[in-house]
Amino acid sequence: MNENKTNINWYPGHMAKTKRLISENLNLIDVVYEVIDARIPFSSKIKDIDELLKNKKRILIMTKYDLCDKDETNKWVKYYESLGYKVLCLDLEKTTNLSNLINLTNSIMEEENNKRIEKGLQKRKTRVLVVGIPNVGKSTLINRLSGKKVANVGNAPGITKNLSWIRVSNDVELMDTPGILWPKFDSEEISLNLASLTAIKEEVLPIDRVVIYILNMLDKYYNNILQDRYGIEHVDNDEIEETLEAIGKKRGCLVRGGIVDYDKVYSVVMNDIKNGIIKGITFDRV
Ligand SMILES: Nc1nc2c(ncn2[C@@H]2O[C@H](COP(=O)(O)OP(=O)(O)OP(=O)(O)O)[C@@H](O)[C@H]2O)c(=O)[nH]1
Ligand SMILES: [Mg+2]
Repeated sequence: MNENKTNINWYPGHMAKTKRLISENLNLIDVVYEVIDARIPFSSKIKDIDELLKNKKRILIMTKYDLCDKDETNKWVKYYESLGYKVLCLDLEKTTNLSNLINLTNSIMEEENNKRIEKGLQKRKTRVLVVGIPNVGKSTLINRLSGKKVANVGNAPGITKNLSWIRVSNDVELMDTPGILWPKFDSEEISLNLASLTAIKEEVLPIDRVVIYILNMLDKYYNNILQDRYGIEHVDNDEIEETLEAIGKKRGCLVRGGIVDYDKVYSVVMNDIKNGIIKGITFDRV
């Protein structure tokens, strides 16, 4: 896939501004929840995040655990743990009990709070920054922690527009932030992974290339999904029209005269991913 580069890029001004505002507010932060997508545990990790967060204490949260390939994602968990990260995997669609996250956060704060208690001071309110790529579930996580809808969420990147403090309990305040990416993706694979798993605005994507990439990834790692969902055995990149025709026929993407409408095929595949109908997939390999 080296020829025909996609040059996917999405780094609008508000992302740079978000980073600047995070930097400016960093001294108020006790703990950072760095949120990544369990289906792309490498590609969804913001590349210049260490520069941004300095040495703030962090918990790495993998959302969408219900949609990932657990065998592969669990290898990533071990990998990040071996680098010293505290890692939690969450299915935010189902999970309402986040006591493991709360306990971990409290344990990070314990040392500081013990010092305060020794000095006769009150425990400090914990202030948490929630940061990650667009559409990864940052605001959903905040809603789960607070037990009610306090932050806007939506099935598209770019829902949260501003930084805002949200009090989720007497002891904890969270800062919700708009999703951020970085100015230049290091590889074609990273940009296609981010595009495939809906971290990049669809309007700026070469949708045909992204869908063909998704089909190739399914062919490589999850061939059964190709068969069950699209009725094809393999993706033939030399005769890609035939593959798209077959999917179109199977999924009813036809226009008058029984001709397959490729645009419809592209949106069927994108929507299958976006709506979590295709699950059990992880695109990054350790
Ligand atoms: N299946 C599944 N869906 C999730 C999970 N977490 C979040 N979502 C969905 O992902 C979509 C994005 O969630 P948001 O919370 O708005 O994401 P965000 O990171 O705040 O996005 P921006 O504000 O755009 O940066 C929503 O449709 C959520 O329902 C999860 O663990 N599993
Ligand atoms: Mg949000």
